[in-house]
Amino acid sequence: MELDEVTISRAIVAEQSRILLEYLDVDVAVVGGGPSGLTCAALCAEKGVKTALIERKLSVGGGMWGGGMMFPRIVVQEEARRLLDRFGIASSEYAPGYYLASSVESVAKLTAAACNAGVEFFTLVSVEDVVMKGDGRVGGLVINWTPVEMTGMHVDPLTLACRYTVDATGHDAMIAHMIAHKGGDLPIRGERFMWADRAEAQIVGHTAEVFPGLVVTGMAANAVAGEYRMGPIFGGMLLSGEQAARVVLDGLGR
Ligand code: 48F
Repeated sequence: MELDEVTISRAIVAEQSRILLEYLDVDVAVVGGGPSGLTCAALCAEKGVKTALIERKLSVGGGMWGGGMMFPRIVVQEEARRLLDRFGIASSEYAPGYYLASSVESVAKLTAAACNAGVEFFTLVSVEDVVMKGDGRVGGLVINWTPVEMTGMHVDPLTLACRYTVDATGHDAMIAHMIAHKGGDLPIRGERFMWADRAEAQIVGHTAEVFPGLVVTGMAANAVAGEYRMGPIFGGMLLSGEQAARVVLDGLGR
């Protein structure tokens, strides 16, 4: 068989256009593909919820690839070890209650779990605004290609509808800030200093629907709540992603 370049191009454009059309209306849109977003998306989709994960960069994984200061290892505490096991991420106990895992394996296996569960990924897409109508609820997201955002070209965005949005954008809590910036009643207290024990203990409690239709998870949850940061211990990210999925599933009555 002689390979035809145009057939290859047609296959890609036809399939991704079909998927984009289908996912312009979803149950949950997770913004950000770091550890909390990947966990949340995987657990929502596992329950049959139509889930899109929108990631600004070329690849998912967020701040997990780099482990601690580019040493590609992460630490997970006892409370979250069951999630490493659940996703098939190998770990070893370094000291009582401190488990070590490869950051690369962690990203790969969380991503694989999300793929297996049926999450659709929209990489190189940035969320630049939200849809909010008279009901005062976040009802959709305004999206554009990241290269458009990066180059500052004047290209209008497109819009997708979602019943829930999950802000998993990390330290910047981008979606929460967009709402606050335009006058939404969403106080953002801002992230505090490094204090791993406290930050990890509090993060699940901060993972909540902080504005109608908007759930915050991961570092975005701590940033909105005025909570501390924790550095390269990732148990809280996984537990927060799990909690965000719980909040969304409850809200959807699943
Ligand atoms: O920062 P990130 O990994 O978020 P996280 O799940 O995890 C935090 C940890 O990595 C680490 C830590 C743990 O101890 O403190 O920092 O809270 O991933 C956030 C993702 O969101 C994407 C961004 O590219 C990154 O991959 N993102 C940010 N803004 C947007 C976005 C946006 N406007 N649209 C789409 N994606």
